[in-house]
Amino acid sequence: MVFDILSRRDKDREKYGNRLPNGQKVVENWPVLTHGGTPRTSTDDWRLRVFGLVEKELELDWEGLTALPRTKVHTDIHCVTTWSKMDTNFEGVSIPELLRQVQVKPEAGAVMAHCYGGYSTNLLLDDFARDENLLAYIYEGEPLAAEHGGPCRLFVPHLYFWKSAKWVKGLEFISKDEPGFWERYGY
Ligand SMILES: Nc1nc2c(c(=O)[nH]1)N[C@H]1C(S)=C(S)[C@@H](COP(=O)(O)O)O[C@H]1N2
Ligand SMILES: [Mo]
Repeated sequence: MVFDILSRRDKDREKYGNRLPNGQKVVENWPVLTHGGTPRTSTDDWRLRVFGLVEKELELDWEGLTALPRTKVHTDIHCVTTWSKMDTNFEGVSIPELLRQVQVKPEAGAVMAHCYGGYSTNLLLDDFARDENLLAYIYEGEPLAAEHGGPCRLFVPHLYFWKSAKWVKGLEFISKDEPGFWERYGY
């Protein structure tokens, strides 16, 4: 008889070591966490406006987005509701590429991401400008599903996933950090 006294979390930790933040459990599926309904925006209607403290405001439509160089990122994602999903593959336009297009002004210190459906989230510019961050529209080689933010979401894997705004429609450069949707509820 064998008693298996290792908890699920201990096993995950044994397998992944410090890739797994404290208290997180590995999931195989990909949970959907949305406040409210799923906005459906076709790629024909999709627009992203980049504005605020930038030298050149930008409005991208789907053709404009997909014409930009595409970057692939392989990494783990973590949600504060304690799930982690390991070894994911996302593709899209890298945020540094987008920043080159708009030329952020020196007085900008943060970004507010605005979404179809009304959600918003704030990020410090240093957290936003990282190489592995994307305007993501492909997941595991397929178009990103609507429940997960399709046609296009922000992907900021070094932060807990609530910063990865789904259905992003605006990126506003601001001088200092302001609270977004969850942040106003104490996250
Ligand atoms: N527009 C929008 N983006 C959002 C959310 C949301 O409710 N609306 N939820 C956030 C939270 S709390 C998490 S954990 C992730 C979940 O992404 P997923 O549903 O693709 O797993 O999206 C984030 N981005
Ligand atoms: Mo979350």
